[in-house]
Amino acid sequence: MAKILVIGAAGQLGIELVLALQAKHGVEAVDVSDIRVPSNERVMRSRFMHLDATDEGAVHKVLEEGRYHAVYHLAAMLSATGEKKPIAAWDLNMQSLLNVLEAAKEGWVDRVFWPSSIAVFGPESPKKSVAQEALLDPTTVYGISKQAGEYWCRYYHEKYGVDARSIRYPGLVGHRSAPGGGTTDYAVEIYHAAAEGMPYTCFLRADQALPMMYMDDAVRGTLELMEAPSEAIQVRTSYNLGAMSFTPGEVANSIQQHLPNFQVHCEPDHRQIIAESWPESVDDGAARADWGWEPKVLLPEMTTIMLDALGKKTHAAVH
Ligand code: AKB
Repeated sequence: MAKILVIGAAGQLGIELVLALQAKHGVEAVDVSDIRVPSNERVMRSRFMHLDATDEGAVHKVLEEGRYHAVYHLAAMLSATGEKKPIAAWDLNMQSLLNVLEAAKEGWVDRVFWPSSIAVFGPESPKKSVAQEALLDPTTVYGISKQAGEYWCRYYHEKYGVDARSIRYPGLVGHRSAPGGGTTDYAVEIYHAAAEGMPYTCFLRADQALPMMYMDDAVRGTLELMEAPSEAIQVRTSYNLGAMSFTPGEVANSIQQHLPNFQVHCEPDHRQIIAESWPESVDDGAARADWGWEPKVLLPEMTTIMLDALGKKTHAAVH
């Protein structure tokens, strides 16, 4: 059986990816690891290994023994937390990636997935429909680590033939897991507040547009990229991936179509500066052309799905 490992399985994307991989390949085919135990019981049906991804010896032991077909390496510190702990963010984001790439170079892993982000763009990059090859200008430590990581992935591919693949994710919005430490986290928190019948105080300006994606689209896109034949992957840094672009005001409006009394108030904090440095939307033509990327869910449908799923959870918790 071709085995898969998810490193960073307790995070927002980790939980969702594990659930999708389990559904597709079976619980036995997926191993999961993190420095903390994932809170999701269904994730824990797979074999769990406690793993500090910065520990080279520990990572190499797991990968040499596991001989995985694919490793999804998601462990990272995100943009907002990274600004509070810049050196720790750099150490985690870079060392862990190098540990996995070195293991792949040894031939212990066939395929590596590593997430990049819209955070590789910055004030000097274009703002709208940012091209795949546009100027990268990261201003956060997180963004700098993603830019460097993209070039490390390409370097290992070109020098050693490592099959590393990557996506520049926008903000991800899903109901099965919580984000932590990101600038786009508001777009998940706002739905939780609405479903609980609470007002929401947003840490970004009401008119701050950012690229966003519904989680199921992001997970499907990730699996499609990983299943594509190697020759199709022309971009060995990281693919732009687009779906929608919206502001906090627009999400609030979309929620108010369902819950007219929902209230949002904006008190921008340090995360506003980060958001302002990022693009509003990206051009994902390369992902569409190379491996058939196509987003399916846009804001109105996402709002219906999110409120429905979170409303059921709130209802179940109260009764
Ligand atoms: C963050 O906000 O830091 C992340 C990202 C866009 O990469 N969600």
